[in-house]
Amino acid sequence: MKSRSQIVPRILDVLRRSKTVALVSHVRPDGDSIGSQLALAEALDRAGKSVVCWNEDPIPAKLAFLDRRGVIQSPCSDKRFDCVVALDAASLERLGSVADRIRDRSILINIDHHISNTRFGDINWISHRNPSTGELVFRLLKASKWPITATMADCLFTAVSTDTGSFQYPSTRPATYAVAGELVKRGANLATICQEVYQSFPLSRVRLIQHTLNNFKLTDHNRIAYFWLRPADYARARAGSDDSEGLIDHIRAIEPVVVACLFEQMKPNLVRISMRSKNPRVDVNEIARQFNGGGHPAAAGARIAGSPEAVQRAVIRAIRQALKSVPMNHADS
Ligand SMILES: [Mn+2]
Repeated sequence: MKSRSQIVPRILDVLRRSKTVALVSHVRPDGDSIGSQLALAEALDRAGKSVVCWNEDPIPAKLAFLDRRGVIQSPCSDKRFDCVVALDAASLERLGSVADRIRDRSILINIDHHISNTRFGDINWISHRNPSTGELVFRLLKASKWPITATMADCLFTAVSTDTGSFQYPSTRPATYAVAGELVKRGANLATICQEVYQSFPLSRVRLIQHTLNNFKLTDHNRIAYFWLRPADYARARAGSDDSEGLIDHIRAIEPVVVACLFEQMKPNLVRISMRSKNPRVDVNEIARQFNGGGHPAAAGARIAGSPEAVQRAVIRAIRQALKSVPMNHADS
């Protein structure tokens, strides 16, 4: 096994030798995936590489301020790369249709922080104690001695901030604050980032929040909260899929709730679930794994085939089983 002190120089060595590089990430991109891609893209571009950033889904509106040049694109065919870097993607499947477009490459580098990562790369840098991929990219760039510009600092600060829930999740470590501090020193614009990422909800998103608060259900003595999003709910709110990002936090925040779950109907017989746990004894990554999904102990998801009723029954049963290890607070029962 390669130790961490060897893996970073090895990755840098491959990047330095490569002329054409593709940076790819997961479906339904978030602040961590987009920020990591754009920061590394700028560094490689400045180092004279030919770089593309490919994602299956477009950049969420609230992150568009990071990509004024339109670097993030949907994949096209018939391109070959010296090197492909997958960022923040726990598995090849998480890349969606992009996975089919990057077959013609010399080497695949996998940089990620998901404990469920399948180590699908030729070189795998998986650091699951790290709260964001953005922090890993920052370490890589520092080791490279390539300059970290103010625009790169904006991207990496957004990555670190969003994947730690603004430095609130218990995954946040002293080193995370140190990285954030260094990024501010290098010119990250906190006012713009906070305004764009956290304080600019489109009306469509507010209508989805309204739907969530009107329709969430409680069970297991108020320890499980869940809600459904169906195509009709999106249509009524005139919302797109990126408007639902973080909706689950509104019901996770309810005091007696230990596990929050979002059920999203993708197709008549395909449901996407997203779970959050507030208690370290309840590992939602383990629950997601039962349904061939994954993520982190406190935040995980899966895509499950089956009727909505059957999926809901199976998932709630699995959560209830996991909650058996948590003593009941009598005030809530
Ligand atoms: Mn991440």
